[in-house]
Amino acid sequence: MSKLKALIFDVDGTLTDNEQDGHRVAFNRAFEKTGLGWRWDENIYDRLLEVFGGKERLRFFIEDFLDDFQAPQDLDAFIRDLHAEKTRQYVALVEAGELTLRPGVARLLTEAHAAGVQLAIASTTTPKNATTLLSTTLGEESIGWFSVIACGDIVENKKPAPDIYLYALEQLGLPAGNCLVVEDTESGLASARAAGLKTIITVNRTTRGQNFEGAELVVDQLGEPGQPCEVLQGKGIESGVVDLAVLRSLM
Ligand code: XBP
Repeated sequence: MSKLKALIFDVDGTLTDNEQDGHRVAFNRAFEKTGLGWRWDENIYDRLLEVFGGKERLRFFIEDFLDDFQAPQDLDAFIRDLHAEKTRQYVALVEAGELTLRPGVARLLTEAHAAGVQLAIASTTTPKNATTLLSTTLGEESIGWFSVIACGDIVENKKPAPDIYLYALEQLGLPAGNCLVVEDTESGLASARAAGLKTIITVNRTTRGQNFEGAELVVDQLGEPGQPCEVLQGKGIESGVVDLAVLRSLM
């Protein structure tokens, strides 16, 4: 059994259940502010979540969902500028306290930090989104708990490609066998596994029905005392709480 030396966390859907009520709202506020007249409802956004990366998601929408949109000459610049406005809207939404951490996230991060288990972020999202979420929910000093915050365009290929997890491992200076990933989607699982990483999944409304074959454990959430997790795949957890002891037993 390998020693657990680092936990690598996905952000969106894992640290916080924020896609529908966070990113989607920020996209719509950006569309409104720029006068585009677009609006993504929850059903459209569920389909758009097939593509990781906000800029890539905008391009997917323009190319596959719009029939009569006259794309500007420089579509890359248009998407870049629109996404920058979306990020401003998202950061403001997080700073306003509109998002909370999922059950068990603060508990596990705090336990790992206190135990000297390194912490890392590996996310497709924009770096500012991740750091704002941490500082708003856990305090500014929590950003220093993370040895690596690997986000967004730092790598060329986004999830489900393994790039972001390979980059995080390189920055951690650890072999995959000493690390464990916490994710929420089948694409995130594919990305982590392609990097040779063991992975646990905390599902959410959008991802509960996805294929998590190859995950070490699938739960509905990490659990809190008095709010036990439900194990959907993998061995049972007597305490109902995913803590370091449970994670070490998976290594
Ligand atoms: C989820 C994503 C991100 C967010 C939007 O990232 O695919 O693109 O949906 O954030 P992860 P941006 O699950 O890896 O955290 O608009 O900043 O890309």
